[in-house]
Amino acid sequence: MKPKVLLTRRLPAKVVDLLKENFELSVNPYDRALTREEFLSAARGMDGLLPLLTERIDGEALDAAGPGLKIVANHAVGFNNIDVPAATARGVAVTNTPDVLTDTTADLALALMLAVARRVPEGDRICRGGSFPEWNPQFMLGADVHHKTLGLIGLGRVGRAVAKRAAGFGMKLIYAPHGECPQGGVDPVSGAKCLSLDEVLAQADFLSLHVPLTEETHHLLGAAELAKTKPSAFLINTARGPVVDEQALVEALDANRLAGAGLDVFENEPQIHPGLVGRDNVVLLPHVGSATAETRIAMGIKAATNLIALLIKGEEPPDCLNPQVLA
Ligand code: 8YV
Repeated sequence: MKPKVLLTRRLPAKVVDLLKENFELSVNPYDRALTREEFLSAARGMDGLLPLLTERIDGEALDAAGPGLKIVANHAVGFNNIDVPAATARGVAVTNTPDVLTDTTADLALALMLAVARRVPEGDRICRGGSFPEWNPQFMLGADVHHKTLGLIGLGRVGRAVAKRAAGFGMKLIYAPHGECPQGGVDPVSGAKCLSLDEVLAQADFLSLHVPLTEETHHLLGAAELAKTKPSAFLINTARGPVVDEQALVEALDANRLAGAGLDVFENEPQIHPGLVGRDNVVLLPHVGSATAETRIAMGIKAATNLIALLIKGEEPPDCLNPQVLA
């Protein structure tokens, strides 16, 4: 008998076919997230779960699946929706989807930087609204991106991929590490200079967030931190919404302590703070960092590969976050 796997959202056919070849697959029949009750009931008796960031995988969910559950293969690189210690305590492996979305997410961070600094969505709205005035040398002046200072907060896979792109724009690279600075004070991969968070906040023209969401990084940028930025600085967030205190961000924007923000993630998705909507100096996207056709297939294949490794081949999944459960 094939192992039972629950897929909580419809994924590309290529991914579903691979899952069906290997597993007795249950798929959420609706084109929406399952309610908590529907999810808990669908999880019952599964050997593996393939959830998305919309499903909270905590002790209750793991217990609802039952003692047969062996693996939770998250369809995301971020895994703040999963209580990994609770899974480890129950002997359940947890995997994520690193690497395949690195470049795609980095592309979007650059898109947000350019969009907010050069006022791209605002210009588009003006053109569509039929209010393109005659050409005027003082009209819609934005800020340069090239040769400015990019302050990366966190420098993992995506942060480095953003740094690589920014280097092509001649940007000066500085970063605040999620941990210690390397010996010599310079990241050997990107060449970015390692500084304290306060120094990065004070020096950056563009701040881009690349830390995971943990208890430690929750509201990493609050009122006190946002008071330290240059008033001409732009904040870019393609990481997780709650890393920024959204209320404090709105207040900083209201007080002109920041020039603008490019945000792909929000504190209470899918809700967006009303103080952000309707501002021309803020570009908003609906959490689409990894949303390309190619990358969504690659993420699904990666999650499926993790499930196949453990449930079919009896091997350690390539992206296991708690390999101690397999020891
Ligand atoms: C996904 C993401 O779209 O991978 C992540 O951490 O935030 C996005 O790439 C999303 O999490 C899919 O579940």
